[in-house]
Amino acid sequence: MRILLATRNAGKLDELRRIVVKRGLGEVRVLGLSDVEDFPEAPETGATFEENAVAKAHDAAKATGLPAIADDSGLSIDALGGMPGVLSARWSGQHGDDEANLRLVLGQLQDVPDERRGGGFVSAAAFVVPDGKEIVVRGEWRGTIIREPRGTNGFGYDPIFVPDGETRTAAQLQPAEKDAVSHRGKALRSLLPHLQEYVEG
Ligand code: ITT
Repeated sequence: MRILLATRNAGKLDELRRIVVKRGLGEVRVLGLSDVEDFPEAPETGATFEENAVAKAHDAAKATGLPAIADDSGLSIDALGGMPGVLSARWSGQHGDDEANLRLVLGQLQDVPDERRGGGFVSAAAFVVPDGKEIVVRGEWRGTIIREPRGTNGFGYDPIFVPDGETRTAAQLQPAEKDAVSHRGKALRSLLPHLQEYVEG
């Protein structure tokens, strides 16, 4: 059986693949979007992470005929009223330009004191089977936005995010450490039993 991880974001794909493969689902072959014929990317127009995740998984399942997992995620910062949120990938106007997005956030938080720099990552993960079931779950990861990037692991806003209870940024955690506590790790782990049920038929 083949299951598609429907993302064009390389950092996200690594994490999804690690978490799903770790589960050891028997004969399942996990594919990324680059393993299937390309199809046009639908615009992300939903107001919520859940809406976007379901829409992405649906599009991928419909285009490929494969069961698909999609993640819609982002960083919601308290002092910015929850922004960038669903706009995290394109906050600077350039979709997927992690450095520009991160620099813009740091600039916007320049005058915000340390005690008001809280925020959290959110991941909505959807599993959609062509003409079949549809499940969406959510994981969250709270922390603080620091003033200067640190670390080279991970992707996106990881270098400016220090999770609660940590002194290191998410980009200074080892990949397995991040997976164990991250928004994506939490969301995926609540999705995996549904995947297993589907695989075992
Ligand atoms: P796909 O839609 O193809 O999956 P995307 O990058 O456009 O890729 P999203 O719209 O869900 O995906 O945007 C997610 C953005 O949120 C991502 O580009 C990062 O800027 C940020 N983000 C999400 N999870 C993150 C994480 O674990 N660490 C750091 N930044 C993260």
